[in-house]
Amino acid sequence: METVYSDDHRLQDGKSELIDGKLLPCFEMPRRADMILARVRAVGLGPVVAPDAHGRAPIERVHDAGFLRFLETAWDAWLAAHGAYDALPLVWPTRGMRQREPEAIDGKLSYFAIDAGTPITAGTWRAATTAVDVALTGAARITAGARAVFSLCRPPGHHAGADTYGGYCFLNNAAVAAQALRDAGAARVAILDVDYHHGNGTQGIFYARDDVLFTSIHGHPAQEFPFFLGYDDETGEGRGTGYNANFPLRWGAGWEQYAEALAAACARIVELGADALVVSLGVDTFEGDPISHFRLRGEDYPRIGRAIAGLALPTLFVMEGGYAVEEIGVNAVAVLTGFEGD
Ligand code: SP5
Ligand code: ZN
Repeated sequence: METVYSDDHRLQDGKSELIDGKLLPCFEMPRRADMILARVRAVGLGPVVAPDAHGRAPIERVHDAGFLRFLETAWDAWLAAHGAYDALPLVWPTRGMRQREPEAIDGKLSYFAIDAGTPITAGTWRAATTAVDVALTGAARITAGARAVFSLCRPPGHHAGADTYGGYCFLNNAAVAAQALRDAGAARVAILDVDYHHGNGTQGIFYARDDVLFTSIHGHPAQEFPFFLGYDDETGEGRGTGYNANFPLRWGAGWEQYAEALAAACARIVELGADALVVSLGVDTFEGDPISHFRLRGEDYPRIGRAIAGLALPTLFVMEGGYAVEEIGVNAVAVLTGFEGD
């Protein structure tokens, strides 16, 4: 299997995130991708190739133009207002407030962000747009007939919505790739999100559509970030009704519960039918993950890969989360080698 990778991910290197009431060093750090790439090479997964530039048009198929203008200019505006320190929001437009984009950069961050854990830095726009190119290059290989490709995206993407960012995500790599597969001729695309957190951004982008099926297994939103989406009664709307399937699991879930949910998610994909599959691949389901509460072990990751291979679809793996940095490479690549039948 080919891996698409760019060093541009290093340009996203935030100092700190607000978590557990503390400003801690960012869990989403460049070393994550370094560890995954090292493991890809160590096991000889296949060639590592650089992404092609795909420009802005495929991003605009998924994200609002006003949101993209904000993201592209946010760092310069923040720098002018406050100096060279990571940009984080402080206020949110909750119930009873106006949903209107302010002029001040502080207000804009508050308008577009879903959390205070996702710093915008000098290199954020470049890193995020290159991550989209990494995903789009993988999608183009799938369109050209590849059985499977690994897009080693960083920063991740599945929490980013059409006009929102957060959860360490700025642009939704998997959603842009899924849309590109559709635009290149796939009649229906399925997305299987196995990251520990619910892919609220991806779900929102495709919620009213029947041409992109979204399925996700994740920490229950009553207990876990992003808290406000991911329940099992979210089944889609309008013509998308029936094309969204959530499998929330409670804290402490291990392989037994996970395997059951994975089988159900795969059954849904088979039932509705798809020409291509995009996997939002997070390995923060690992028992050793520092911010998560599932109990998957190393030996479970090839099992996930084998279950996905059973769908027998052209498959684009898009890297999402995973914060047990020492094990992230072994676990992520184990899904891929499991998929290939070891
Ligand atoms: C792509 C991805 O995996 N984003 C995850 C974003 C998670 N943000 C922090 C969630 C905080 C949950 N509580 C942490 C408890 C640690 N003691
Ligand atoms: Zn996650």
